[in-house]
Amino acid sequence: MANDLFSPVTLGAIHLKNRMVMAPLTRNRSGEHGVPQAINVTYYEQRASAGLIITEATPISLMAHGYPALPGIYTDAQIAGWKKITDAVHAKGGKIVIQLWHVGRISHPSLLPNGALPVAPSAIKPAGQAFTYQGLQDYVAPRALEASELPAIVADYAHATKAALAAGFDGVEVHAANGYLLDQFLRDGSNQRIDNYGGSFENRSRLLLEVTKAVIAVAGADKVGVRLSPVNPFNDMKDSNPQALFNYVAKALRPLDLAYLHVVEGGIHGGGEADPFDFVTLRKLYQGAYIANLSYDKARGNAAIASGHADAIAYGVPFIANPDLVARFKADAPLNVPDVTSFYGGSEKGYTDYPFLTA
Ligand code: 8OZ
Repeated sequence: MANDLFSPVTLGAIHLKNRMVMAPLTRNRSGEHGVPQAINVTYYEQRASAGLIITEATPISLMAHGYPALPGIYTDAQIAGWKKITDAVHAKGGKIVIQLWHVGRISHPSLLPNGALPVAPSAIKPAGQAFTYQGLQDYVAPRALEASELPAIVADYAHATKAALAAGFDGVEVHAANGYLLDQFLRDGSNQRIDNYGGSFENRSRLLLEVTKAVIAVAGADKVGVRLSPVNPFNDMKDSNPQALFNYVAKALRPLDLAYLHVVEGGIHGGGEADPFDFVTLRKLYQGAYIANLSYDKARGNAAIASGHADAIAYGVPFIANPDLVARFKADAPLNVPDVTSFYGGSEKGYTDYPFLTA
């Protein structure tokens, strides 16, 4: 029988009981100092029937923060907080990887140590406003990183990976999507450097490859995934030739033998119209295990797996509103309606209070 969403699969070293992946979802409900708290344990534990949970994007250092109430993965207290989550998910037979995040220019001095300027490949201010503890505030022009500063950022990713393993995660996902630091280096709308981190595809991919190799050196390639979003315009992103750039990136990642490549196949978060892009070609060039994401439902997810386009499908909003999404898909049961107003920040409401199917 052909594989479908409910067939098991092994991605690198990570065995999934089914192919329904919970996508990374920013929820802004962490405790003080980026320490996960009890409601976060409940939230992830409720969703452990997913084949794999990818955590919310998680800053790797103080300078990597760009929104209120994010968890971190760089202090001992954060490791201890996350350990309660990985233990709870594992006790329910689930798997969980943490998404490693540096926001780059998508931040604000009020969210950074000593009111520092956000950092980025180039001093190009994104259009739009930052979510801060004081409400929405215009983005500022970031400070362009010196090449000599990049090894310390790479080291922060390695440090966060060690922390993630200590916290009991099954692996890590490098967030190189959605207009954050690594994506800012990849796309030329945000990278106008003239050193060997800007210009050619090779140069713009350099930081992503350095980070990914450093993370692999800590965790092993079979526990590392990478997430890309070649044409997502969110966070004021654009590129002059996304197909050629991301075909290059896919081919450059292929020999690293990652656990998986995870691709946002279009635009998300209302950032405007996405450029056209041939994801079938990207996936063929990459060759390795591939997780597809973007408004898939059950039928399209099954079709993508049956055709060989994807090995697994990541569902975002459906997992917010349906902790038991796997059971609902299996039963063709109706889905709960997501409450958009409680996506980012708040309490248990719209977080851990969505009902499960009743028998
Ligand atoms: C929406 C709001 C805040 C963060 C991403 C981490 O798009 C995010 C994010 C999305 O990857």
